[in-house]
Amino acid sequence: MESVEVFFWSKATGTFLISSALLYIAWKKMKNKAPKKDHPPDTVIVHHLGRGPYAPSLTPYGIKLETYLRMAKIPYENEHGSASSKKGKYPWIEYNGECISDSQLCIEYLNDKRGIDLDRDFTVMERGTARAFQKMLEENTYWAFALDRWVYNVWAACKAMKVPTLAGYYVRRQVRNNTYAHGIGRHSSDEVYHIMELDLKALSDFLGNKKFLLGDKPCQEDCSVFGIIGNAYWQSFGSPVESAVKKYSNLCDYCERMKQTFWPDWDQCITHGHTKEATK
Ligand SMILES: N[C@@H](CCC(=O)N[C@@H](CS)C(=O)NCC(=O)O)C(=O)O
Repeated sequence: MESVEVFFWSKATGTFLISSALLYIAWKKMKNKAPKKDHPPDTVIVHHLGRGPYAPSLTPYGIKLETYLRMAKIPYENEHGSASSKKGKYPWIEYNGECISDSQLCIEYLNDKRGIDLDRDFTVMERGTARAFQKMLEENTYWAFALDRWVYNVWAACKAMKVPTLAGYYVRRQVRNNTYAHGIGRHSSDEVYHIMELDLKALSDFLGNKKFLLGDKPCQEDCSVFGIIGNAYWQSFGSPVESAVKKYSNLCDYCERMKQTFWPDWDQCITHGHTKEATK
């Protein structure tokens, strides 16, 4: 090839790559921009992906946040869609014009703004224990569940959640990368399921025959436990996670009890396996 031709093609390829990168960055920025809408004052606007086939959100953190808003009796409205937070995650909230990302930071922000403490009746030891269980589930068990759904059983999950194949490849890659960085993704699937089993056993042993995590009265951390375990209980689509959770009758009863207590409108908030629109 002539050197002029080589120069032309290198320049064309370079221009194409740079413009594609710029377009991608612009698209990402647009996608992450908070929609500018007028919202009622003192009402939380919850942004998340949408209602699930068998639970009120497609994500455990969506179930967690909405359960908290109900437990704390805070007025809220849902805005379902693919606009992620500035941190690139779901869910996130808008409150009186402010945007807050991360379900836990949203909860702490609202507690602070509205003077709420759902754990006020518990001792420091109980509060510490509840936080330890919350963090075990969110920072460890969650990733085992993510591997089960998005790596080991990705095509069954895509079918059950109506996720297009291309998006399935993208999410699988993301979860592989994220779990590799976390560490759990470096283990074999047998080892991952073993880790998950030990977490579920620890939770079941601690819950015993209590109604909620700390006793007869629900605590703030129950929202996280319900988000993670409830999502696995109702939305594992027959994967090994489903049988692992269902092995513990107290975890199943717990999910049903949380649903009964905080979600009297549950049936309106799910799509019944995509057979109906969720009406709430
Ligand atoms: N610590 C975050 C976790 C949220 C989270 O990981 N959400 C997932 C859905 S379950 C997500 O947005 N994933 C998209 C991504 O990681 O790019 C929270 O509590 O909100």
